[in-house]
Order: sequence, then structure tokens, then C-alpha cells
Amino acid sequence: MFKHLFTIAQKGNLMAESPGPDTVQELETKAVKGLESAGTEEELEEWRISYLGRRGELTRLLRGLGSLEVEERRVVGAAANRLKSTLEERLSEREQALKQSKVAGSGAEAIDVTLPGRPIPQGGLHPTTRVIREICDVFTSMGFDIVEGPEVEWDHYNFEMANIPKDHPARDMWNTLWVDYTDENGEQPMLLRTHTTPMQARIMESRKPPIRVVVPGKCYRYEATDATHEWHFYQIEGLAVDRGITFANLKGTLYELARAIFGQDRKVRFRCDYFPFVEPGVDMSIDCFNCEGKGCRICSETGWIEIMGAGMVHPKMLERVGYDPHIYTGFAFGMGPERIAMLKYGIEDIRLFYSNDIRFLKQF
Ligand code: FA5
Repeated sequence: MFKHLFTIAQKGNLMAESPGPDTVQELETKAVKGLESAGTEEELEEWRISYLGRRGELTRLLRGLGSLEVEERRVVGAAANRLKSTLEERLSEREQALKQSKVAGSGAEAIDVTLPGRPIPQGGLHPTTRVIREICDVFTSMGFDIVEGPEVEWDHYNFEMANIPKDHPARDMWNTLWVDYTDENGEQPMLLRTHTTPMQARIMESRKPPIRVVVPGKCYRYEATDATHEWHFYQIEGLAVDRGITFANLKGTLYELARAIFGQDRKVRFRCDYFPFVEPGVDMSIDCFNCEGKGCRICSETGWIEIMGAGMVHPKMLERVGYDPHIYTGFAFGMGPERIAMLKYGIEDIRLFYSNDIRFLKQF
């Protein structure tokens, strides 16, 4: 389109410093060629300076327009301005292309984009966490709330409110890790809670029936460890208090849990048991996953693995928090999620859970 345009030099002093007889078209051809051969950032910058810089050829050409006749200035000016935008656009395209090729690299720095990515190591949930979440989901679907409480607890809640006064022989059921701290009168010792049962009194003191809660949390016992006993482990406490709650409600709820966690085939056994804070009390066991009930090292030759204690909330517990036991009844349970995880995943030793062996943890 610039063919008809005159030679700048012929038409007078269009190029202020008169570098040669370039037409706008010739200037375009030259500039485009120069741009194509610029292969590095430095060469591109050199090109920019020589055409678009303050003393660049196109800039000088534009400056010289003033000396042309009005009509010529209109035609040449329009063409030169168009050329300026074209060159700026082309320069930016070349800069982009150069950036792209730099990312891909070449030679020794080349990135082979066809190589598979390096796998990013991903952690998994601890088996205890998995089981706690699964159990809590079953209970929330039945209308229970989830509540948490302190691991460092007063003697008052861990024992006294649970019907276990200072000199009661049942204290021996929970070998306790004491904390070297008392209340200001020096009467109330502190301890690492031996079970999640202290939360029963804490919850009943702060709420009115109907109550349906589960409390997952860590417990500690001064205990010799073996395949099914750890000195720190989790429990999930459950508590339901309302008018007309019966033992049938307790059994129905726990059967439902067992079916949801273990499926239809696993056998469940309830036996009478003693806990000072329930009356009557039971323990619930599941048939051993390892020996199918025949008896082995894991189930101490009994064929069963005990997973929880349970029972009807003792009337004295209700009275102590101001509930009338003639109106309200309730059931409670406390289960061990590690034992449940052992049954579910076929884990033979509870001590594997917290020994931080990555080979064990990686399996979940
Ligand atoms: C109790 O701790 C009662 N508080 C449970 C309870 C709550 C009974 C409410 C009635 C009403 P027990 O000591 O049996 O009970 O523990 C309950 C469960 O915690 C056990 O069945 C077991 O699954 C788990 N458990 C107990 N001791 C350990 C331990 N050392 N290591 C791993 N799990 C344990």
C-alpha cells in the first residue's frame, strides 16, 4: 500500500538526519527483517532502539513530517503512524515468543515436557482418626452432637461425680497418671483423664434433657502395654438422657453402630459388667477378626475383643446434676476406637498405632 508513496529523501528533508533514501515501505521491510533475525533479548532491545527509540529511524521519520506539504504530510503521516503500531505489535509478539521458548529451554537447560510429573507425597489420615470420624458420622446420623472436653481433668469430674469417691476400691480399675497440681485449697488433685466419662457430668451440668452427645478424646492410664493395651489411647463416650429411655434403646443404638462399622456378619456380645456410674452395666465385644472366635494371642484366647463398656446412667449421677431420676433415665457408653480399628483393618498390635512407624501409617 505504500508503493505510491514517494521517496522521502526525494521529497525533501523528511528524515531529519537523513539516514538514506528509505520510503516508509522500505523502512517497514527492513525493520521486519531485522526483527525476525533478532534472537535474544539484547538483540530485540537493539532493534527497538534503532527503529522505535528516541533517535530510531521511524521516530526520526515522524519528526521530519513537519517539513512536508499538508497533503503529503497527511498521507505519509498516516502510513508512518500505522507502521509504528505494526512494529510495536510485532516487537511485543517476538518478546512473548522469546519468553515462551526460554521456559521450554534448549540444549542442556531444556525441559522435556513429555516427562511424567514427579509424584507429590501425600499424607493419609491416621487409622484412629478414620475410625473416630466414621463412628461420629454414625452417631450424628442418629441425632447425636459431638462435644470435646479437657484431657487434664479434676479428680472431681474423673472420679467423684462418676460415683467413685476417694476411698472407693473401683479407683483401682483406672490406674491414674496424676498431675502435680491442686486447686487453691489443696483439696482437688488434677490428673490425666483415665476415660471420657468425666464429660458426662460436665455435659449434664451445662445442658437440660433431652441430651444426645458423643465425646471423642484422648485418655491416659498408668498401665503395662500389650497387644490390646496402650498407656494413651482414645475413647468415644456416648450419653443419651431423656424421659423414658430404656436398656432396649442402648442395645438398639449399639447394634446399629456395630452393623454400620463391621457389616452384618460380625458377631456382637453383651455381658454384665460393673462400672460405678451405670446400673446395670455391660461390656460389648466383637468376635476376634484373627481367629474367628477360636481363641488366639490377640483376643487372649477368648475369641472376643472387648470394644466398650456401657449401661444405664446411675440414678445418683442424675441426682448429682439436679435431674430427677424418677422423670429422666439415660444410657451411656465408652468405646475404644483403636480396638475398633484393629478389628476393622486386622491390626494385630495396638502399639503400632503410636510408634510412628511410617511403614504402618502409609497403609492407610
Ligand atoms: C471405661 O473407661 C468406662 N468409662 C466406659 C464406660 C462409659 C462404661 C460409660 C459405662 C458407661 P473401660 O476401662 O472398660 O471402661 O474402657 C472402655 C473401652 O476403652 C474398652 O472397652 C477399650 O476399648 C478401651 N480401652 C480401655 N483401656 C484401654 C487401653 N489401655 N488401651 C486401649 N484401649 C483401651
